[in-house]
Amino acid sequence: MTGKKDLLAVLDFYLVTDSGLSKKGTLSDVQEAVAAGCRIVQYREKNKSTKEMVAEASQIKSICGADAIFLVNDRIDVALAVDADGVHIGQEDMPIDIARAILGADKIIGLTVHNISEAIEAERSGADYVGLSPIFDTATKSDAGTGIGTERIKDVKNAINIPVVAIGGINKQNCRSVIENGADSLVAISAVVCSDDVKRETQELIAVIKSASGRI
Ligand code: TZP
Ligand code: MG
Repeated sequence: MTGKKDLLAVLDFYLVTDSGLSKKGTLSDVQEAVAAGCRIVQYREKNKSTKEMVAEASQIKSICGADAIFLVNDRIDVALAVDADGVHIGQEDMPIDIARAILGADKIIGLTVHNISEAIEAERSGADYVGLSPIFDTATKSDAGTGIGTERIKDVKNAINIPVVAIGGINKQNCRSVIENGADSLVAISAVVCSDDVKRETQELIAVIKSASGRI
């Protein structure tokens, strides 16, 4: 890799796939989101075999091309198999120092955090960005916990020097406040993959995010 780490500084909308919720399928969702201007895609797949995942990940990698960062959720083996740009891992997944040793310095590692202390520890241990979760209550991840609210985003943002990506219960109606409260980027899974027009939904989210962040 890559100069793709540089893209982390200019993120707006961040697509996370969900084949269980998707109306048109993961590949279609990725295609439409990237066509709409999305510059980071996380392949999050909980229901397929490793073989199926490797095949699908390889297709997603080609859709992302040079324009969008391509990360794999949890599965460092799948990320390595297709030479993805990196991984997104949670507090209960592979410890980040071991993930870094396996993946090398150039790959991107994102870590889910829930509070300031986890965020500070994530930066200290070499995460390239944090996913702050969940901002609002969400039915998409059953064990996500209760929404922490937008005020907490500022506290986390002020405590660290790596990008903060907000996730959990975010949609077109509430995304402005998420960015105005300090998130660099945000994920909206159900709001996007359950919509009839993923491309239009992504474009509209990107427009609000850019306007809210002054990056218009
Ligand atoms: N991690 C924390 S909350 C969440 C994940 C994967 C689900 C977010 O989905 P939605 O539909 O945007 O609330
Ligand atoms: Mg995980």
